[in-house]
Amino acid sequence: MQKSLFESQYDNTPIHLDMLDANLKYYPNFIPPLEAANIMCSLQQEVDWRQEQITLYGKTFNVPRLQAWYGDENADYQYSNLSMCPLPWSPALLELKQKCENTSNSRFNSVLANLYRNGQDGMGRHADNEPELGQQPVIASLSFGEVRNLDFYHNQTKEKVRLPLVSGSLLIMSGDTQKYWQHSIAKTKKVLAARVNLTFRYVLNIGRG
Ligand SMILES: O=C(O)CCC(=O)C(=O)O
Ligand SMILES: [Mn+2]
Repeated sequence: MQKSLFESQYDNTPIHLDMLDANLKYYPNFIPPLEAANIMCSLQQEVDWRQEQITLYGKTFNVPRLQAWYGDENADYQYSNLSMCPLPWSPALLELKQKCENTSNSRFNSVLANLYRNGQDGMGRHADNEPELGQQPVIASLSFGEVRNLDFYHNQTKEKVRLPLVSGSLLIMSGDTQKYWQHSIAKTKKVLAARVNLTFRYVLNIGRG
């Protein structure tokens, strides 16, 4: 049967982003807009958002976003000097995890949820290259709400690539992406509404009991 226009718009064909040393697949229409807007509302209300702090050179700062870490019981994670113990999965997060697993053909045991309240929230340059994520981690990143730019920087060539992540989109980062590239969400003076990002990961249970 022929697909309707609406269906064909949401047929989930990924865009392969052609970047040196990276493996990035972007699904702009992973979740249709109305459903994405509903998910955004419920995540804002239901996630146990926390204000984490970070200590740099003896000074303590609030991280410029709210965060929460959910996952299987043993999936604890060190992140920017923060040690995170996972909260138990909610049904909504489990459903999104399964959807990402089906599309990426990978397994995830945890998710880092980030709430960027406005343009003053962001995330500094980093790679998701902690040892407990393994050599070539597969990371599934779901975005809801305001469009924010994910900026990539190649460690050697210094190339920069800007990827605006729209609501309902899925970005799968795999292969050597974390080894060769860093990424960030820049702060901006523009008045922006809130955005929620969920990065599903598989944390290896290494170096513990
Ligand atoms: O908000 C984003 O799209 C990026 C989040 C991120 O890089 C992270 O959680 O490690
Ligand atoms: Mn990251």
